[in-house]
Amino acid sequence: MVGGYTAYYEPIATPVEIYDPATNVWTAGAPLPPNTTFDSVTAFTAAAADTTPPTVSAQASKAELWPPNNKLTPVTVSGSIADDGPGPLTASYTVTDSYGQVQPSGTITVNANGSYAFTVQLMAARKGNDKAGRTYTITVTAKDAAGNTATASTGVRVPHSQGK
Ligand SMILES: [Ca+2]
Repeated sequence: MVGGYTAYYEPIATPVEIYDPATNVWTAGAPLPPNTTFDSVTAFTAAAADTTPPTVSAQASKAELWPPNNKLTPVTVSGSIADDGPGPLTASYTVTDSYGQVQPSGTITVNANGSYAFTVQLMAARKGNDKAGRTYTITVTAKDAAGNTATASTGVRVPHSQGK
C-alpha cells in the first residue's frame, strides 16, 4: 500500500500492532488512527499520517519605529494560517529583540477563515551610538494536530537615523 500503514489485528486480548514502513517501527497497543477502515478480519488499512505542516504568513503594521522616544509602541501583526487538517491548529508568537530586552510572547487566536491579528508593545528606543539600529523579529509558529510546525517572521526596526 502507498503512504500509510499496514496493521494486523491479532486474536482477542492481543493489542493491535501498527507497522509504519517509512520508519520500520512497530507500535504495540496503539489506538487506531483516524479514518481507519477494516479490510478484513485480520488486517486493516489506516489513513496516511498527516506530515504536511501548516502554511503561515505574518506582516507587521510598522516596519520602523520612529522617533526613538523611549515609548512602548503598539505594533499589530497579522496574517493567515492554514492547514489541510485533520484536527485543530494552535498558534503562538515570540519576539526576539536584538538588544535582548523587550521580548513578549503569547498565544494567537486563529479565526475560522484562517486570519489572525495580535498587538505587541515594542520599545521605540536604540542606543545613540548604535549605527545598525535595533531590530525586533516577531516569529509566528503554527502547529497542526499531528504536531507539524511552520513559522513565519516579520521584522520591525528602530533605525539609528530616520530613512537609514
Ligand atoms: Ca497538516
